[in-house]
Amino acid sequence: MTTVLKIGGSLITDKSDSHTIDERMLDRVAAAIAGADPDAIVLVHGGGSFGHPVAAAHGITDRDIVCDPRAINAVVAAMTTLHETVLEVLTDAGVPAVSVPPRAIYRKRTDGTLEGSTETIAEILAAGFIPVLHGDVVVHDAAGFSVASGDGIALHLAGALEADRIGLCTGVAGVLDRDGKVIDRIERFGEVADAIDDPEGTDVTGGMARKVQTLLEMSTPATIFGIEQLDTFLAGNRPGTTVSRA
Ligand code: IP8
Repeated sequence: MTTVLKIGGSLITDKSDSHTIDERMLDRVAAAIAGADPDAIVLVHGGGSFGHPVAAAHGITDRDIVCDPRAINAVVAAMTTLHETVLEVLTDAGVPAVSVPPRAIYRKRTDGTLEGSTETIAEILAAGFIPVLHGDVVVHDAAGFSVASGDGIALHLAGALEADRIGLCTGVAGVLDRDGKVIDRIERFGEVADAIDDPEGTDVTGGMARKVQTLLEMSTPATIFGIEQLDTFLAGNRPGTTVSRA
């Protein structure tokens, strides 16, 4: 059984403060993964207060293309700083985590979809390791670089690896309605479009609304949940919000 788990950047960083890791939360994530028992897990983490503010400062989003190598490398540097800490905390917790840099395998087509070979990732899994990827800047068909969100990468991986489960652990307990209640199941974006709040802090990839829209394109149902439900998800359940097109 293959599980793709996206760890939200807003969960493991403090989005109100640039370049700040939420160490307590990252420790909790690492402990949950270390204690989990699925055969194969692929992890993807978001950019939080590292990738997003730097990308925004340089005018790079998942819809804008940038050609300035200094801008591209600034985002890479910010994401690498976060990624190295994530890897360190995971391995310290006993997780056999190994880094796979997305920009080395992915390119973005003009329609915004990602293309990349996941053979190496399958081999890393088969060797008993947990590949760890992250939201990144990737080369774009329009001859520049653009942001590839961790969600987009997680979804591509779930399809390419024929994953059985895909989970998104976020800073909230699921997709919340205007009263702050977790929406149990979403089958069409129109059902919830008015209820979903804008993201807090800088976000160059669209926040929860875009997350739900992207997940609705998948044939595999996805689960969005918070840190309190991470153990439950890893034990094979579907806490929080299930997003599954009708
Ligand atoms: O936080 C964005 O990834 P996300 C990564 O998963 C960058 O949307 C480079 C801002």
